[in-house]
Amino acid sequence: MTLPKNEVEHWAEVLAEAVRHRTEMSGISKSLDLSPEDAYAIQSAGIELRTIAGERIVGAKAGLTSRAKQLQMGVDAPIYGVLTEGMLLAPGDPIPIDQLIHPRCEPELVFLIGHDLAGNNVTADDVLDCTDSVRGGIEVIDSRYARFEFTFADVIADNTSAAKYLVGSEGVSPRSVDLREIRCSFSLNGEVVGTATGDALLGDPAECVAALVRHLAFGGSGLCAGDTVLAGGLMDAIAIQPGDVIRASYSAVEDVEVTAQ
Ligand code: OOG
Ligand code: MG
Repeated sequence: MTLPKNEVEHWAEVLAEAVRHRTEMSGISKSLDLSPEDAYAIQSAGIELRTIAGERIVGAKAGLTSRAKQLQMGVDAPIYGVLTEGMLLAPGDPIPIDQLIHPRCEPELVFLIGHDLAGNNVTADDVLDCTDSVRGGIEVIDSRYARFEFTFADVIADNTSAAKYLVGSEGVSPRSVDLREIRCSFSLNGEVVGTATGDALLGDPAECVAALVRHLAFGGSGLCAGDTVLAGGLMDAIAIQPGDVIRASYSAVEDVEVTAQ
């Protein structure tokens, strides 16, 4: 089914309202039979609302690229979303809990893209060629759906729960280490809540970015030099409260720490 344009715009507005008013909503799929294609159309309409409001697109994200995240969310295929300028937290910035509904944090590997990359046969190797630096990061996700309950299409429409993200300031050149072997230890208030290695991401974090580029090719776009790309949560996301200190420690790349306020 293809959703008419006015319905696409309607759902994009409903999701934008949920963000603005910090209100949870029920899954769109509960009201209609939403296809992934329609869901990506709603996501794009939502991003258009943000750009009309003056926000700049700064990159893209892959989600549900680790088995841990797929099991946690009950969805078993990767999804793709858009990062805008307003989502970036600078080093030292707290997570503004009072602007969010029910935020969770997850550790991520971040690719800083140095050269444009597009096409439906892009490989992990191409991604390494076009990446300037790989960094550690933390993503703050905040589903607009009650209790983070959604279908594959619902979460796509909701721009894959994107809310905020942070990027470590020191990274590595992508071929100087084996990205699959980067170890990550994730802690909340000094207590380790999970560990994983890069290969938790579809076997290879660069493959997650390649799959994202192949997805973008369907819509006739790609990654641009200067883009930031999140490769997907390495492990289960954790719910956060004001005062929490969240830290992702990585081998090979700089650790990232943030406080929730
Ligand atoms: C969906 C967002 C998934 C990731 O890294 O897997 C995501 C969610 O868990 O709400 O960002
Ligand atoms: Mg994520």
